Amino acid sequence: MVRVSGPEAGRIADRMLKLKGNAHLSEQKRGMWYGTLIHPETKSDLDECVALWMPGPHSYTAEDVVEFQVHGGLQLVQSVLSAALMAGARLAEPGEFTKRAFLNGRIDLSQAEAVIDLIRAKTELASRSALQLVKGDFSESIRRMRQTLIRLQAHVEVTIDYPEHDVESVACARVIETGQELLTEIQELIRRGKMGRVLREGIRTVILGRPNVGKSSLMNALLRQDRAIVTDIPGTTRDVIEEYANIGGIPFRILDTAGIRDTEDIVEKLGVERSREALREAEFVIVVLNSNEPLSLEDEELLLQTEGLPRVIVLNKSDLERRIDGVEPLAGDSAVVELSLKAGRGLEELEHEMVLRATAGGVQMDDASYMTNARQNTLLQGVVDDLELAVEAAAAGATLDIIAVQLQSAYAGLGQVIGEEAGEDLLNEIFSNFCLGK
Ligand SMILES: Nc1nc2c(ncn2[C@@H]2O[C@H](COP(=O)(O)OP(=O)(O)OP(=O)(O)O)[C@@H](O)[C@H]2O)c(=O)[nH]1
Ligand SMILES: [Mg+2]
Repeated sequence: MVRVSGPEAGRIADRMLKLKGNAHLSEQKRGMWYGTLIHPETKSDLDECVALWMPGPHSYTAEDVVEFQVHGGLQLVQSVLSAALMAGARLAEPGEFTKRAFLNGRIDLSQAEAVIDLIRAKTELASRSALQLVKGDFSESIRRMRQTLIRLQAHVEVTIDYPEHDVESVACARVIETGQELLTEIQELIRRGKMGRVLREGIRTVILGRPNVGKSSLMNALLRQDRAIVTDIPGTTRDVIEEYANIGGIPFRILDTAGIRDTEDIVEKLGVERSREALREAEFVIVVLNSNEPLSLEDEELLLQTEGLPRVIVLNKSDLERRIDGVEPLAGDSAVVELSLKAGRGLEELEHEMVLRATAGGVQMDDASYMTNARQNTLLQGVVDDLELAVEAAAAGATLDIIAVQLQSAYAGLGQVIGEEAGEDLLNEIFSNFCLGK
């Protein structure tokens, strides 16, 4: 599909699209039209085509839009593109269609950002979340909170300007009450927003353990695909291997690492170093131990190093005789799962624990509907700070002027979340994240 948007879209289509009876698309009603695409200069046929004609404002960008649906194939699409360029169009910047939809007021900034998330979503849950945002539920609740704030602000200002209108203590009480309600609501948005990031980017999950305990076998089992090389030679994996796995609807970014041990082998040494680096950036850890061998010093060390991180401890090779013990005292409150990748036992339990622990109690479906991104979370955090100051000031009986300044700042912060006060730089930054044609 080749898409053209803007006031010239109809005339550009007229130069490159031959309709029945030499009709002009730009003079037609909104709808689907069949015709032949031609080269604007040589007039030679390029392809048959179904053109979708959507005069503004009822289109994605709210401008006149034509979409040419052609047979596809790189060469063909290229020639349709160059025909459009010759007929007066220019190439779109990444995200420009969505940017125009924003600039023309059809969607707000958080909806535009959600389009990126929708395109990039890696699981069904993530795409469902993004779609909720595109539809504007999130923006709606931000707008509602702004309304509440502006009414509160008005009350405070009136009390400042006309002291006879109301007593200060009444205004202060209202700031405290409404402020706390808003704080609760925003903090909930932030909590859900963090879950949203997890849904979008995946939980960085590092599989760690001594050589030959079955890390790569576990990676393959989680992916249900033979991704990493498995052999009975200790030191098989020498580099970090990374892959997405969708586990219970949650995206995990799984990293298989080189088995950790002291070694003289230069390549393996570098691999072990990378394993340690991966651990530093881990959000979740699976420590794999061989249940067929006694707990070694290296095992203990790994358990200590990963303490405090969300983790699951796996006792693999449980099909063999059990020789390991002393794990529980070192496990803290981490789950310990007995696994046999060979016999195919324990994987379900492991996956269950991963979802439970990585999301601290599991993701609720309605969490998904308020997924926010880092930019929005930072702004929301700023709004929380402002409101807290306002509530504290009101509780301490500070003058209303000080409170008014905080409320004003909170109001502006909420506005930025939905792009009411967005500058050019911010817009460029956001829309450059899109791919072409969106
Ligand atoms: N008996 C038994 N053998 C297993 C099990 N899981 C893996 N193995 C075997 O253990 C050996 C090592 O498996 P890998 O997955 O390569 O181990 P690794 O931890 O990735 O090893 P390095 O990459 O060398 O650190 C292979 O021969 C596997 O077939 C299991 O549950 N039971
Ligand atoms: Mg390996």
